[in-house]
Amino acid sequence: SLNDIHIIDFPVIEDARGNLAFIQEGIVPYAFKRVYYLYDVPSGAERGGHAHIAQKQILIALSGSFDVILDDGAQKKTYTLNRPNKGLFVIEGLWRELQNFSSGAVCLVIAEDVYNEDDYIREYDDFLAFKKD
Ligand code: T46
Repeated sequence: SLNDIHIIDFPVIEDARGNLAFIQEGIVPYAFKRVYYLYDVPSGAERGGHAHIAQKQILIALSGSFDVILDDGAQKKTYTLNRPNKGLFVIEGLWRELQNFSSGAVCLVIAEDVYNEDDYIREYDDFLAFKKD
């Protein structure tokens, strides 16, 4: 449920030369097989609009900012991501929408498994039916 959603703080090594944050096994609460990223998102564009059946993901605003709206079929919650060392832990079975990308925003995603279209629910009515089962 939405109560399982939380922000993960990645370790940061601060330095006069700049900051270094890292993401590794143990910090992420699942083994991960894929990293992908959204960038050059035009102003006003929306991403997401689907749910995952099994895959967990962590979303990070590596640069800029954007909003993530999560929906468990009963309620919705909006999270604004704008720090490169904070990740939104998104469990499986939630509908997600990404909106309000700032110019230059980069959304990095740490995904549990390789890309598999069979893990997607892309119709909202199908998602609601899935949540009822
Ligand atoms: C999610 C949000 C945050 C691939 O071939 N490989 C990949 O790893 C991914 C993620 C996508 N694709 C293909 C599938 C589609 O033909 O790229 C196309 C665009 O994918 P989609 O419309 O799902 O993109 P977003 O930005 O709406 O959603 C993506 C992820 O798919 C999704 O898991 O949570 O980013």
